[in-house]
Amino acid sequence: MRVDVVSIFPDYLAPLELSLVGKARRTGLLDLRVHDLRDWATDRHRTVDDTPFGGGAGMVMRPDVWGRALDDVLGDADDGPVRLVIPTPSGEVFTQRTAEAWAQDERLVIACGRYEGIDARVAERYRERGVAVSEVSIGDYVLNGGEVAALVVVEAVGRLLPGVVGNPESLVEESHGAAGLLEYPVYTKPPAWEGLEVPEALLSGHHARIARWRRDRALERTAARRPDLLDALAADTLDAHDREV
Ligand code: 6GU
Repeated sequence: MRVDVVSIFPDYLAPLELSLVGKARRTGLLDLRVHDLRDWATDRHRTVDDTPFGGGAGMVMRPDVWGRALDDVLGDADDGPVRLVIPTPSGEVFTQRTAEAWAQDERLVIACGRYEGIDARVAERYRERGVAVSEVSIGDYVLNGGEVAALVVVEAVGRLLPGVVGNPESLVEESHGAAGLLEYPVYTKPPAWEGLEVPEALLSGHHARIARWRRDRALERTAARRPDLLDALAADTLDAHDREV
């Protein structure tokens, strides 16, 4: 997969050289390119923003600068399908389902806005041109710009690419996975630490008992921390025992 990130703070994306995503880049599983939006500014101050029409606080990023940048980075239409991702707190929420869908894409271009955001005509223009444009938020809080969201998107999508996570089984039973539950608590050695014991069921070696214990804890945790996820679970995915937990 190829991912381009355009930002006025390209150094913000430096962590993408580390850990699993960094390794995926070095081994060629992920072709990640970071661009400085100011390279497409034309005045000597390399201006990318201006005051909002209609008034109000803050600055808005200029569509002409973004248009030149995105035309260059998106390339010719016949380079194949590409998704334009615009992180914004007013977007649809980015979830594990979104990451799974985007992991099937050949190319993502992530346009990081700052200030009060990017002139709305930018998304409109590329939609009109047939580009899949996704305006997404990473949660209900406000950040100073799209860069942290770009890090989130690249890590969440990148780890789903074949070969990036060493053991693909670790993608199966995780929070926000297909089961719709948060993950159960996990333990390792030593079996007793600071007077705290690993739950007996996990030491039993009895696979059915371990599976039942884990599902019960996942249900309890989800009910306590994220009742909204339980409500969203189709009623027929809970068995009689689940309902008692
Ligand atoms: Cl994608 N951008 C900004 N600036 N703030 C956010 C966000 C994105 N998602 C949540 N808050």
